Amino acid sequence: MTMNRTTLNAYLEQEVSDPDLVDLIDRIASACWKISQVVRDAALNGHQGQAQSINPQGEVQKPIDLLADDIFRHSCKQNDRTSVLISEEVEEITQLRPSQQGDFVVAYDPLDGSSNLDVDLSVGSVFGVSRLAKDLKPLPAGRALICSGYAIYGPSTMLVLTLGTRVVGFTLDMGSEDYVLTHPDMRIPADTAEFAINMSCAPHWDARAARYVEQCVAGPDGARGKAFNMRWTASMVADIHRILIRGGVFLYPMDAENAGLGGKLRLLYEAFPMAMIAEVAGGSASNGKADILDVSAETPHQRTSVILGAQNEVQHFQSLTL
Ligand code: AHM
Ligand code: MG
Repeated sequence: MTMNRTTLNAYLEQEVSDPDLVDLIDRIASACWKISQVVRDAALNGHQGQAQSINPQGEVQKPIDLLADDIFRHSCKQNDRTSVLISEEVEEITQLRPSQQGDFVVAYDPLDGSSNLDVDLSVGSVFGVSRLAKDLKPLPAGRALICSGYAIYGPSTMLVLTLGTRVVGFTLDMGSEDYVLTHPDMRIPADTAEFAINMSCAPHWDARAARYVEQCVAGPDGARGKAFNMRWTASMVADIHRILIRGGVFLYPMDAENAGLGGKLRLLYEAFPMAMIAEVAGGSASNGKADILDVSAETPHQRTSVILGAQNEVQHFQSLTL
């Protein structure tokens, strides 16, 4: 039986009227394809382990984080209208072109969850594209995103993206090297009985996160009246991908360890793109008080707490008192 194949290129030609945006998304997709190869061959090429450098978050960088950043950066640079790059791996914002020559801002985490690499678990890349604001400030607003996406490097490589109307997933066909539309409408159901959180942070959680999880694990006789399942991969891309496939809620709440930093996850290149994807898929994304997409970015590596996924769970979390 032959299947009708819609490739990423065909999809973009049909959905996006701006040829420069088609070109940029296409270049990002190629970067993700190259990163997927680097990830797959990491042990063969000595790309596991840690480099002798520290990223802007004060974390030790792996050689492969730096290589993934090079690949992503080089691909975006080739798009004539990309003006600003903001990467997890680079302290400063990169101004590629003056605003008169380009208006795209790309914020990205080239290799998220890279602590999973040495143990051969799924990792990914996350990105958000916006246009420079009228005041030419390089830090985009969450609601200004025109495209968000992630690539997951797992048993298969997938590119999941949204242009604001639907969330669609493409699977990389290693034979033809095409991304093929395999998930035409990814949705997050409003209810779930599955949550994802790092339970080892429990001693540091604020009262609300502690209460939320306490209720989830209380079982059918507890306040929630149902049994919850729990998953945690320590790779946000993999945890959120699971939620787009079978529902759930992802939590990286504020805890005492990260309170001084403002949270664990980064707003511009982790939380914003995933929040856009969650909202378009029918879910919600909150920092515990407000929608993440309404939080204003003051610094490139700003952090946030994240409660993302099934709408009713996010709402329930917010309704708990501190
Ligand atoms: P990274 O950008 O340094 O890889 O950190 C982000 C990752 C997320 O993918 C994941 O959700 C989280 O850190 C895991 O944190 P923890 O180690 O506390 O489980
Ligand atoms: Mg990251």
